[in-house]
Amino acid sequence: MLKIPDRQLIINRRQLFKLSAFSGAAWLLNGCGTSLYSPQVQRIFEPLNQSIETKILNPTQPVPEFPISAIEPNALLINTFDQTPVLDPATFRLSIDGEVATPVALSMGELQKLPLTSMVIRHVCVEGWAAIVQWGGIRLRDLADLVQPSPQARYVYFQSADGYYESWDIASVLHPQTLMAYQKNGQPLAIENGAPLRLAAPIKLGYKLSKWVTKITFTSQLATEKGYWEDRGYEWFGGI
Ligand SMILES: Nc1nc2c(c(=O)[nH]1)N[C@H]1C(S)=C(S)[C@@H](COP(=O)(O)O)O[C@H]1N2
Ligand SMILES: [Mo]
Repeated sequence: MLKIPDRQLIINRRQLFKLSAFSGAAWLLNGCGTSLYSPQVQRIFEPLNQSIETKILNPTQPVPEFPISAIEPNALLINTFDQTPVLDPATFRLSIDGEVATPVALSMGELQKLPLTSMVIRHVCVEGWAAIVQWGGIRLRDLADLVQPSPQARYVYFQSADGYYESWDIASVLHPQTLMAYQKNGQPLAIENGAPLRLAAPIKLGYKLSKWVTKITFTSQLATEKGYWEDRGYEWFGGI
């Protein structure tokens, strides 16, 4: 067990790292690898920066949601690093494995029998755009309940059909607003947005929100490879 002073120290270090990542030089790199800095980007992100401290100190605190009327139907830009993979929802299986008591491979039919959660949140891409979107899907914590991760599992890997990969801290995975989404703005998720299943959460930047997720792996250790963009220089925690 961590004592309170230790935990405080970790939080403060992470907080410092994040605050420095969100100011100055970090903005010379945009969300998808090229160099693009503009005063607009800085302006868009300033209000979000102010809330970072609060959210790190309360990592499981729910993020306020928007009303349905705030949805910006055309603001979510497609951002895909390579080809769009085409997955057949009829044969699709989501594998959940690693350090768990009961690994599973679930069909879309089985997944859609689990409780459906809907939320209207802001998606933020570090390339300098944001969009208020409604996502519908299954809470990751409900999926964790199904497979029973070992108490040692502190990280989760997400493998995608286009070769994208991500790793998250387990607290963020178990956050009540972290979903495997199969609906966007009340409609079935479009293939470009990650169908049949993608990550959605108001606590992470766009590059953490993997599309076309096929495998979720619980683990006690992070590998050298941490995420597609992280392995190319982006910050790992990627919180908002
Ligand atoms: N598999 C996969 N997931 C991905 C990406 C990707 O290229 N491949 N791009 C990420 C980035 S940078 C962003 S901003 C969002 C964009 O989601 P959208 O295309 O649905 O708007 O997806 C994220 N998830
Ligand atoms: Mo992004």
